[in-house]
Amino acid sequence: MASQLIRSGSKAARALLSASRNSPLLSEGKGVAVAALANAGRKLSTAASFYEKSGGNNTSQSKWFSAALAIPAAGYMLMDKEAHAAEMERTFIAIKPDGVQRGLIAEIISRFERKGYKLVAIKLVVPSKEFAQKHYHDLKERPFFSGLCDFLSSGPVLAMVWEGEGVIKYGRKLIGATNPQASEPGTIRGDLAVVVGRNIIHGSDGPETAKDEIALWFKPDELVSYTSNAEKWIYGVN
Ligand code: DAT
Ligand code: MG
Repeated sequence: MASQLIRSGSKAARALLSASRNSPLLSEGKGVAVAALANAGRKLSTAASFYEKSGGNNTSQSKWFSAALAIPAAGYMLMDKEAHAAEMERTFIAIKPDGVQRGLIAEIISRFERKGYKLVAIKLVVPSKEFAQKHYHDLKERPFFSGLCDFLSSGPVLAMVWEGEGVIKYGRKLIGATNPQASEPGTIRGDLAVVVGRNIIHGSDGPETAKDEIALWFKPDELVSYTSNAEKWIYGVN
């Protein structure tokens, strides 16, 4: 009985969470799931305290109440884990024409993949110069702007979105300093590039840029939300 109740509690939590994840209003959906589970918890605690006050001591009934009280607990645990996955941040990463031409796609993707980040969008495109100017709009006053945009639009670029906890900031760490002469060994630019004009990879530099760049390079339906089987081994709190 107890395990059955817990199982159905978890199932309900899972259903709520997957519904919330599929909702375009992700945070609102999650809020609904939280509220529903919190409500279930409140109702059950009230029932339990009524039972205690009424002096009930029937063993099978006691078991029923402990099992019932475990439902929201199980739900909360599950919800915490799943909501965690649903809240992950995303960053825009692009392998520039030099990285693509040098055959470094697999090498670069493997570094993000091995770290534990999740690929949620990918495509190979040759951007126009106008598109490159949009992408690098914040650098339009710099003397190298035109050359940079010519370069970005000179061949195929592998555009990607990677997802994971802290992926924006840590993605930049994996990439290394802008100028490969200053990038640490072990970073992508440190290991695989020599000069700033051919530093093979782009990564969003903050949450706002990530949001804008993902929207510039991808349509919403090109982003794939899914649960990776590895997630339960990559995330966890002891
Ligand atoms: P990052 O790509 O590390 O975010 P950024 O946004 O300052 O660096 O510049 C975008 C790109 O412009 C960079 O990857 C390479 C090029 N770039 C930057 N500084 C440059 C410079 N001084 N001379 C030539 N190209 C430069
Ligand atoms: Mg930048």
